[in-house]
Amino acid sequence: MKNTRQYLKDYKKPEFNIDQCHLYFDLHETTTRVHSTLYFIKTSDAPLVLNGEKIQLKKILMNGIELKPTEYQITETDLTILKTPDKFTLNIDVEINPEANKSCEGLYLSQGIYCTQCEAESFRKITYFLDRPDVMATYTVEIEADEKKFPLLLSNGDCVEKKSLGNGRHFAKWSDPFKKPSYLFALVAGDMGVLTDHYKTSSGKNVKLEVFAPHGKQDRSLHAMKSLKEAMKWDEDTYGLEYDLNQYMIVSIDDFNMGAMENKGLNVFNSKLVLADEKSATDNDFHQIQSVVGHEYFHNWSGNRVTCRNWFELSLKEGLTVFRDQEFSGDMTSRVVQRIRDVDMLRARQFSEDSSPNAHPVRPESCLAVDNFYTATIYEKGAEVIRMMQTIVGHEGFKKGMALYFKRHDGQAVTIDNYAAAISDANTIDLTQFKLWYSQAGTPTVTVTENYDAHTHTYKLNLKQSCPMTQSELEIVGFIKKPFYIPLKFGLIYSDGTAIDIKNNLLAFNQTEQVWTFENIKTKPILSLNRHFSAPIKVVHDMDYDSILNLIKFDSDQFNRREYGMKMVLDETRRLIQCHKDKIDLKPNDDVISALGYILNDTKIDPYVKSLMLSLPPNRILAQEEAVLNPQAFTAAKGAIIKAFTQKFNDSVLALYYKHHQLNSIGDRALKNHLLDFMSVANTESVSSLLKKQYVESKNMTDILCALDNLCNIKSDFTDIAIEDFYTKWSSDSVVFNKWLQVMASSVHHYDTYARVLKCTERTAFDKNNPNNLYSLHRVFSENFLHFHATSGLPYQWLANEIIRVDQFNPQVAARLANGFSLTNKLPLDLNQKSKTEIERILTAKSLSGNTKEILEKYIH
Ligand code: HT7
Ligand code: ZN
Repeated sequence: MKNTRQYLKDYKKPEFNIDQCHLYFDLHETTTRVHSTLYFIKTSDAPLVLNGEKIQLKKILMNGIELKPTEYQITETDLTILKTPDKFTLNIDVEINPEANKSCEGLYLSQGIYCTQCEAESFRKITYFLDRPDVMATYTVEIEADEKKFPLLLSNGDCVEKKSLGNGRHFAKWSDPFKKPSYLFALVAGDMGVLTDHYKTSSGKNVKLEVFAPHGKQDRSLHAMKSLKEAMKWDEDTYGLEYDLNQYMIVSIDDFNMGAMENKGLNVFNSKLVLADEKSATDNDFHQIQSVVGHEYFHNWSGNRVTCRNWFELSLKEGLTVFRDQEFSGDMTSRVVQRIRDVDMLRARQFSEDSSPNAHPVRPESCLAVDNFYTATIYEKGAEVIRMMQTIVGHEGFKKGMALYFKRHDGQAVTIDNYAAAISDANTIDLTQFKLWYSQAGTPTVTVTENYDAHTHTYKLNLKQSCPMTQSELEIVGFIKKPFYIPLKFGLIYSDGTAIDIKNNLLAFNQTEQVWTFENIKTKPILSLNRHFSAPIKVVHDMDYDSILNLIKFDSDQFNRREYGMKMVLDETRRLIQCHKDKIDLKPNDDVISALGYILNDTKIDPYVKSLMLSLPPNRILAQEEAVLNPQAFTAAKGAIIKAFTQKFNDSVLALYYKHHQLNSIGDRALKNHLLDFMSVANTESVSSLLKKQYVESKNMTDILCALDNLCNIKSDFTDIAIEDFYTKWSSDSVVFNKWLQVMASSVHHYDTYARVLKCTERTAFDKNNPNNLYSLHRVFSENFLHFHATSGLPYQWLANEIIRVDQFNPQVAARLANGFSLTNKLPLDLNQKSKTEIERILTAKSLSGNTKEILEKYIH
């Protein structure tokens, strides 16, 4: 890994292209040989510089003649050949050690299965190559391995040959007819069970579908398979996009740094995103699997057939594909629930990023480690930017733009500008100002002022936008921030709930300040702004309680009914946080509690939506507005609201709990378990026995996990029994064991969660090198504000030690754990010093990776 900064502005076309790539893998655990035959075409006079890291060159031939060591140079990161003809072939022979590779990048072994992960720049850890997305080649892959240990030999494309080699080894050949960049290469070899199915495309092609999972767990892949078929159909129906190969494979792997990977025809998935049945997976898991299976499938067009020119353009494929998976999930489940959950996630993760030293634009200008690009800004905000384009040009216009994009750029590596040009050309619309969303970071704030003239029946709406420069923008000489083009869906209603008929419900807000005038408005209207969250902004709007309540009751936009409810609760939580800081009694406003009661008892609201309408702001959202973090105040403020609500509506809460426990659909479970959370925080009289009963009697993981989670947050004799019972039942199941770790790490009301976390690392089931275990324990604990930011500072020391340890073998995971220090600049002085001391200690660790360095340096300056 080079520790030098790269810049978007320095992009240069490749000096050589690779037309064809033939690979031969002779698989052995510690000494795998990779033979490549690469066909090059020269496009300039520059020397050939191939990327290659942590591989041992055995032989290199040009046009069949072995090169002498004087004819090339090798460094830790590349191989340079000074003189080359215009067209030539290279045969390269390298050796790698998959068993020693614990980074989950390149070729590695996970539980006895050979597996690859090449995005972003890890193909170079398999062989020497032009490892950049704008070098696209066709691949054939030959694999040989031990026949017994590795009966499955898989790669991209279609299997064209399979045979035994007679010496205990066997062989398979794969051919992928589509040109692809090296990051989409994949190889899997192992002994796994398979679930097989078929899908007939709209043009009549029969595609074989296979999901590979550990033997005996094939049934747990049924939901992933179903989701795959739904995704294939959805993309045909929505965008007319069909699958192109004869085979589509998904492989479930336990050691994986991210969620999943869209390798052409051979997706590799983190096992938690494949394996699910009612007993072992929650409703959330099922939902996530559907969404990620869809996401990786949709990449086949948005990412694989049309890919990115370079990694600064990552959002071209990721933002667009997240948008596509969000729409898919919305269509498969409930559009309003999907939108609420997506926006909650955006606010918690991406808005936090935007308000942190790690704020960056959707198309970043520079980076140290490409792996650090896989952020909420690139993914989730990128998706919002695509959504805004759809809002501006309309659904049909957007589909026309998508069709033009794929027609123009099929088989190419392109840019965000190319994408925007397709949308703009298909709709004859100028998107120049709109594209500032890609180059300017930060979350804009829109401030609302209104004026109603009862004599002229005129309503004036005044909007101002602002977005302060982020840390990195301040460092760019001459950078001037310009107003964004913000598409705002809105509505006006009268106080009796009647909607006011307005010709155009979309405001094109593209100046620093703008005024809109509406005539013939009979009485003072109530504004419902940013309906369906049409733009990723913060709205500041001083509203009276009655107006908010009217929106909660009557807004035709279901998303905004919840949004205004949240606004009311958020404002109240903030007021109570201030009371806590000022050492004033925390007395929740009775109007707010009554409004929550109104929602609780409204029988017309869908139970899932109701559970979301009754939710309280997560700490990550509260922290954004705080100069100095005070987790005790957050917990106390939310606790006060929940207690007041649960006390006042005790009977309804309990009755609804029982009612929805009986009904038992996904929505019923969401609401029932949400009420159980409330009763646990309020520590109601019956909650301890309710939790015990639910834990013991429930047959589904959703209910069991919710009960366990809450048992870890109250005082009950049953808590330790349940913890041990769950561990005994599930510790040998890697996917479920992670859930147990998460519960242990997130416990808020336990007196010493930190000690409990340390104990978890001593359990036999805990694998201190497994990414999922580290995310579930370490990462989740660092988000447990109350306990991670303990005054002792000991958790900081522990996390720092762990980051240093993990960075030695898996820099990607270490860098993600380093985000635990992201709130350093908001900590009170004493903790701020302690956190900085630990960051500095990590930064001086021997041979620290560029990944971890880049993240931590931002948090210390
Ligand atoms: N495109 C995939 C990204 C990914 C990845 C990146 C870096 C290191 C490991 C990785 N595993 C997967 C996932 C996706 O967005 O679909
Ligand atoms: Zn993706």
